[in-house]
Amino acid sequence: MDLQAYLKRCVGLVDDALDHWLPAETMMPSELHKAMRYSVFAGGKRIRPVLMIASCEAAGGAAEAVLPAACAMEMVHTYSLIHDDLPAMDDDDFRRGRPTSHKVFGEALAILAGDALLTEAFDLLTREEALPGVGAEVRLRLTHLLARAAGSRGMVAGQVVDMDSEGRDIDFPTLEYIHTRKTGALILAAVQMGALIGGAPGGTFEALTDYGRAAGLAFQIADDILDVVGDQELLGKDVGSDQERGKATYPALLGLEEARQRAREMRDRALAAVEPLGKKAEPLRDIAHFIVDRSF
Ligand code: GRG
Repeated sequence: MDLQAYLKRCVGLVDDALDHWLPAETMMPSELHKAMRYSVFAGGKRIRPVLMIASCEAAGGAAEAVLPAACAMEMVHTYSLIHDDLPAMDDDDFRRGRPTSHKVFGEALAILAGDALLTEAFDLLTREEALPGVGAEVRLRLTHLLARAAGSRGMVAGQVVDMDSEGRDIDFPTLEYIHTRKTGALILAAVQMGALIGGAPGGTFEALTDYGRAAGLAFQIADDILDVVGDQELLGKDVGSDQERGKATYPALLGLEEARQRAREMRDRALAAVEPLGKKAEPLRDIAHFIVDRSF
């Protein structure tokens, strides 16, 4: 399979859908909508939407069916990046190769752009015309999956414990607590939402859940490794910042080699989970390799 072509096709579909569903820059208050679009269209990898599409396809569904839900996921992810970059949190100047939202629009508007993206995501997910083929019960489950993954039992919990751990020695279970929530929760939800929209039967949903859990952890370990050995230009953000801030990371706790080994183990776990799904899961398999081997 040509993964680059697959990614390009998915990213094209997602970008068009985002452009369609996000409020236009000309809509009042224009500055807010400009700020929302500035961060969403700053050139992210769209890995969560791509995983949602690939999971839906692995369950027998079509890419087009998940696009609004994939947009909602990317909006929540982008909100988290905008807020994470704020002076009160990581205080970063660059994200996705561009000045961060608060550097361009000021802190108040950056906070509000993040708030609005988070809220618009749920507006989109619960709007009947956005997911025409998806029944109310499934829409409710999708909404719950995204809310649970983003909130104080998911991503926000991971972020809080991560901030709390800065400059402190933490143990391995705490590190896994942080990573499964801060990054893993949205990735798992993306895979599960794709599975639901694709109509996955119980066994397939479980297999995709195992894949999503392992892929989420693999993604974060790779992210930690890239912060040590990655290329600043390719990543579009500063490298070495985790160590500078005394952040809890896999390389810091396990060393680079063991962190790499752990990432490979998680990739293999993800691959094993979707083995029974056959050819339909080929994109998911290639994405698992990409997550671990990527340079950006
Ligand atoms: C502020 C509630 C709140 C949460 C922030 C996502 C997050 C939690 C913080 C981002 C900091 C960070 C570097 C997390 C590690 C992994 C991660 C989520 C990286 C960014 O995701 P990518 O690589 O980014 O998918 P792109 O730009 O490609 O979308």
